[in-house]
Amino acid sequence: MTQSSIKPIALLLATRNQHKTYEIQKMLGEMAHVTDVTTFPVLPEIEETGLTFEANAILKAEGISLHVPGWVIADDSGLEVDALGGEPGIYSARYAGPGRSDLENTLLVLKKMDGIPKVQRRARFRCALALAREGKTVALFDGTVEGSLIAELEGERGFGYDPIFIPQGYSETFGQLSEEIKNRISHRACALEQFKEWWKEQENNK
Ligand code: ITT
Repeated sequence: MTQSSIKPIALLLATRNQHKTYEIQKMLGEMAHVTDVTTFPVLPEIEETGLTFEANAILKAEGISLHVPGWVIADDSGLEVDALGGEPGIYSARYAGPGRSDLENTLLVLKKMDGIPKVQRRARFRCALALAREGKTVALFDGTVEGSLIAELEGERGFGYDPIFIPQGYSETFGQLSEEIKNRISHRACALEQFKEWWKEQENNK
C-alpha cells in the first residue's frame, strides 16, 4: 500500500492553541487529519492543575476524550530557563498572569533575564504528548530542544517564546528560522516522532 492510500488517523487535539494544531498537522502530513477543540465549543475547559507537563497533558487528553469518540491527543509544553530556576515551565502560557498575551509573557522573561550574561542564558522547550481514548491514557511521548535566550525579540514566525529562543547549533531564533527547520528539530517534532513510531508499531502488530 502506498502512503497516500492509507486512511489518515482522525486526531482531535485537546487544545485551544491553534499554533499547536497548525504545527502538528504540518508535521503529521498525510498520516493524520487533525482538528482541535475550537471546533467543538461545547467541550469543557480542562483545568491544568498538574505539576508537570506530563500530568497536564494527561489531564487534557483524558478530560476531552471522555466526551468524544476516537483518538484524542494533548500537548502540554513550555520554556524552561536555567537562570530562572526552570521558570516559566508549566506556567509558560500564563507567566505574566491569566489572560496575558504571548508577547507579555515573553517580555516578562526578558525583563527577568536583564543583565544575565550570554553563558548563563541556557534554556529549553519541552513538550509532553498524551494520547487518550474514552477517558484513558494509551501512550505518552515527550520531546526537548536545547538552546539559549537572546536579549531582545527577533523574528515574527512561530508563536509564544519563539522570537527569543535560539536552538542549539543555529544562530537565529525560532522566530527567524523557517517553519520547515522548526518543525524538524522542535520539542514538539521530537515528541511527534515518537508518536509516529509508536503508531507504526501498533499497525504492524495488528
Ligand atoms: P492548550 O492548553 O489549550 O493546549 P496553551 O497555549 O495554554 O494551550 P500550554 O498550557 O501547553 O498550552 O502552554 C504552552 C505555552 O508554552 C504556550 O502558550 C507558549 O507560550 C509556550 N510554548 C509551547 N510551545 C512553544 C513553541 O513551539 N514555541 C514557542 N512557545 C511555545
